[in-house]
Amino acid sequence: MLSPSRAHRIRSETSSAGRSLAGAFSHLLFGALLCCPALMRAQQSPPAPMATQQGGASTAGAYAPVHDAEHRPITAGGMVDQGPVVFEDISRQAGLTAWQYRGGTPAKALIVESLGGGVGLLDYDNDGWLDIYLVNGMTYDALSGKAPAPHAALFHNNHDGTFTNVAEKAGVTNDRWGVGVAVGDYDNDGWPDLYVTNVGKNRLYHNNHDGTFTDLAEQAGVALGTWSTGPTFGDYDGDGKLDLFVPGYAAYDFNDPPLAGSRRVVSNFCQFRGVSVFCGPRGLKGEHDHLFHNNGDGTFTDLSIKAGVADSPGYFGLTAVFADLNGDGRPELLVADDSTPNYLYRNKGDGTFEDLSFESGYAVNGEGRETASMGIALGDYQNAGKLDILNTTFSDDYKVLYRNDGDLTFSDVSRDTGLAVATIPFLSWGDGFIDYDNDGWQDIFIASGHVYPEVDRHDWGTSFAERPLLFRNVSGKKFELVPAVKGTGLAVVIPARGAAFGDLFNDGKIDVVLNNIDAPPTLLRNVHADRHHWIELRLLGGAKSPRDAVGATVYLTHSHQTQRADVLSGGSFASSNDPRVHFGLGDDKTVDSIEIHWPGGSVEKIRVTAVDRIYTVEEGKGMISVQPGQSK
Ligand SMILES: [Ca+2]
Ligand SMILES: [Ca+2]
Ligand SMILES: [Ca+2]
Ligand SMILES: [Ca+2]
Repeated sequence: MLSPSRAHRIRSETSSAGRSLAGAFSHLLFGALLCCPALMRAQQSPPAPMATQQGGASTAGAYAPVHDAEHRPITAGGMVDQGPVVFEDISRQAGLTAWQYRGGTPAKALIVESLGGGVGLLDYDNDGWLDIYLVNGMTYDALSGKAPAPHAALFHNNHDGTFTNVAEKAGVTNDRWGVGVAVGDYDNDGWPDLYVTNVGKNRLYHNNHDGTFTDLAEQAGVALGTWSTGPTFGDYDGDGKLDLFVPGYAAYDFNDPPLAGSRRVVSNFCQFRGVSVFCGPRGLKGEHDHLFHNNGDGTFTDLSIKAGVADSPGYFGLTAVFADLNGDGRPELLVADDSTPNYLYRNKGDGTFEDLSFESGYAVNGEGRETASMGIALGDYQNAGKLDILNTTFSDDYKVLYRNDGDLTFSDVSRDTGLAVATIPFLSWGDGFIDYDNDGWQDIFIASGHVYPEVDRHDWGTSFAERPLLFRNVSGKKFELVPAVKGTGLAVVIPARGAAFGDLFNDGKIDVVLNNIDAPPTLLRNVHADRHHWIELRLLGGAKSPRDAVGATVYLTHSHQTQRADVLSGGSFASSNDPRVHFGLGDDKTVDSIEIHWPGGSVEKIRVTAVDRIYTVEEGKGMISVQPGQSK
């Protein structure tokens, strides 16, 4: 087994030859030398790619296009007349569409214009209703001072299906080239704070409890100033204070951008299927990652190197999440890397991490190939008590479901579960495990949209704007694609990036908010007609846990089945989900047991006497309030 650093050296040496053949060879070499249990577990292959394609992003090759009856690529077509209605697109009536994300120019001549932004779901005013934070990008006119910067949005939930953008009043417009957002109450005062990443200095928006925030990033020591992406809060050292991890993407100089022909980029990393596109990320210098330890006095210390998570090779990090993957109560750290191996770090419990990326099977897919990983979803799809991982990837590549086999080993089960073939044409970003039909099995939502506008001028079977994908979990064994019924939220064709999942209307149904590039956002309200039961828990940590209970794990048993849900910060693509945990109960009106494993280490059992409720539970005090679910 080669160490990741050795692997990186091999890849760097071969790719520095700068020829596409050498690039292809390095892939073969990389896969053959490195992999690993995951490769051996790989089973039957999806349809074979036609040819190796060159380019700056990692894919499996070039697949034959899949068209629908109207000869549209399947990513922008394939809608059907009849079927279940799951989501309604209520973006306009909810008041979200007056705002839009801007990322450079729509031509996407440079990679910095292509990433788009994240979505944060948080109840910033503690009124019991989730509000929405949408990261914005930048225009070149604003960058050169000729126009005002595009503003991020903070949409206050008006409790009536509408939202009001209060970003200016709240002081969270950012006005920098934004990328990602993580929600976490880093000072344990009971009010959620925001960390917003940028191409440039980041923001730590401290919640002032009066509807406003103050950026304390510089004072806190977490501003950085490079190209940061999808951050995550988590208490890795168990001192009850949330620490912060910030992945880095690539070195970037707006005065010397990576254009084709410039000396800083290898030219064959500026092509896709023989057509000129923006350059990168391959061929660019990668940016390191940062772990900030929370000192408890409003400041943080960068302990990345000491903790062993600094990313010395400089992989192209996009999204990170702290989550306990081996059940020892301490969070591991995952980093989804674009066109480079992903990281899985085991928390050793002494303030340091062990790099198990390759040993775990998470560094690459089951074919032994590094992927262009964009987003991370975590969920226990088998109801086996362990968190599985879904990584989104580029078009011409399948999305990778890593089944948790225990002891920090993972198997790529994308093909076995039916996810592989349907996802190949899509370039996907935000993703989540959500039980959309409340049947007690976690389903999969994937948001997609291409990075190259050029794809719409060629018959490559993919498109710049793409429809979302929803897969229904069939008893923890298979995933079935839910048809995109015309006129419903699954038939919207949008250039999506960040996606966040949560119960925006307190009705027990999980909704989706999408941040689209150069376009207004999309709010998909879950209107599925099932009459299934559910409960949600809002957790408040005690003295030894973070107040917002990030890192808590809840096991709920009903009808001899146990579900698991975790309070996490960050994930999807550069986004942050509803901090409350949600359980679908099927037809069950009773719950047998609920066990909360608090981040500080205590285990608490609570009883609930009614379903279809949102319970607030405080560590050591049990249930402190209950709120009935809203009926639609
Ligand atoms: Ca609110
Ligand atoms: Ca706070
Ligand atoms: Ca800590
Ligand atoms: Ca389900």
